[in-house]
This record gives sequence, C-alpha cells and structure tokens, in this order.
Amino acid sequence: MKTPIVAEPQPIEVDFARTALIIIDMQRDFLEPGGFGETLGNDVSLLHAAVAPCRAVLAAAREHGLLVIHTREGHRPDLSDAPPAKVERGSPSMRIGAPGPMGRILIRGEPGHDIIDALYPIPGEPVIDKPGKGAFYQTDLEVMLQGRSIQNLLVCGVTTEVCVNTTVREANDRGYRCVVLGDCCASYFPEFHEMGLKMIKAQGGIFGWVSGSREVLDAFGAAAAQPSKKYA
Ligand code: TIU
Repeated sequence: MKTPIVAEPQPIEVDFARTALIIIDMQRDFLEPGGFGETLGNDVSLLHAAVAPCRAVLAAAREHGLLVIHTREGHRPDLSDAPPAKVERGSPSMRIGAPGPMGRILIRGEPGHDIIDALYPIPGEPVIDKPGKGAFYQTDLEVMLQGRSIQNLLVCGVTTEVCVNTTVREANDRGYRCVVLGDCCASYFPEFHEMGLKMIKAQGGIFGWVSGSREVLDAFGAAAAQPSKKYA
C-alpha cells in the first residue's frame, strides 16, 4: 500500500513497509558543549531546533512499525580507522581523540560519542557506527537495508550539509528514494541548512525530496486509517 507524503519538488508516494527512518549522528559530540562540534568552533545550540520534530517522527515511526536506524560518526580508540588527514585538522588539544569534558572527542564508547537521551535507540533498533560523513561508507548499512527490502529512506539528523547531505547522495546513487525532513535536520550555519535542503530538491529532486515532520506525521495518520497498519 502506498501513501502520499507532501514534499518538494513534488509529492512522493511511499510504501511504509519498504521505508526506513534513518537518524543521522544525533550525538552529544555534535549537540552538546565540549564535544567535536564545539571544538570545530561552532555554536552547538543551533542544532537543538531539530530535536523535538525528530523525536515526534521517531515516536510515530516506532508506533507504525517502521525500521528505525541510528548512526554515529566516530572512531576506534586507537584511531586506526581515522585518516590522518581528518585527525590533523584542529589544534592538538581539541582534535579527534583528545580528552574533553565528555570523554575523548569523537571516540566510540565515550559519553560524547553516544546519542542524546531524547532520541536514544531502543532495543532492536540498529545503530550504525561510521568512520566517515556518509552512512554507507565502510558500514553494513546497505546490507541491512537490502535484507529488509527497503526502497525509501526518511532522513533526519545533523548536520544538514555535512553528514545528512553526504548520506543522501550515497543513498541516491544506490537507488534509494530519500525524503529529507527539513525541520528534523539542522546545521551550525543556518544558510548551509537552507542551501543543503535546496540542493537536494533542485532540478526535479536531483538527490531526493524535502518534506517535514508535520507532513510525515500526517502521512502516518493516513496510512494508519487503511486496513493494514504494521509495516515491518
Ligand atoms: N561538522 C559538521 O557540520 N558535521 C560533522 O562533522 N559531522 C556530521 O555532520 N555528522
């Protein structure tokens, strides 16, 4: 059964049984003071606007039985999966692996690397640990999506122009329809957020579609009114 979602550049019809919600990098390291985002010189409070809409979509996706996948950017404690070209950016006391108030910056297993409480995964929801900006690069995400016959992705997270855009571009090339929920994404640069969304939906939807939490919640409501309600 297909359900229309109001989106730009045009509405899209999706089968929620073939759709996953993917929440990109809603980690303390990006959203809270003292983490990777702040060491890069950013005002992390700019990302908080995305949390409540994202939480609403997450709750609805769980209720409707969608596959929910979370991602985290980060590296092994020995930095063996961190390219020197990535690590050496920033002053030594603030770069990846350096000690910070939330543990070593962007290192797996440290408090800063984990997902914020408001969006914490529940048992059964896969968490993809990725070394890069894109969620497909050096991860088992594609195998996981293929195993569940997923064709469409509802994409939320941070930051719009970095890990969200990189992941959407990777997914688009792999044949997935990506619907990016604009108010569930955020950037340290409001203008990059706006342009990041514009780049996705330009040229007839060159990388995908842009919608929002309200539109997706409405679509879940419409789908639930149909006879078959569970998707996973
Ligand atoms: N710096 C920045 O905007 N983003 C990242 O480094 N990673 C993600 O977007 N997750």
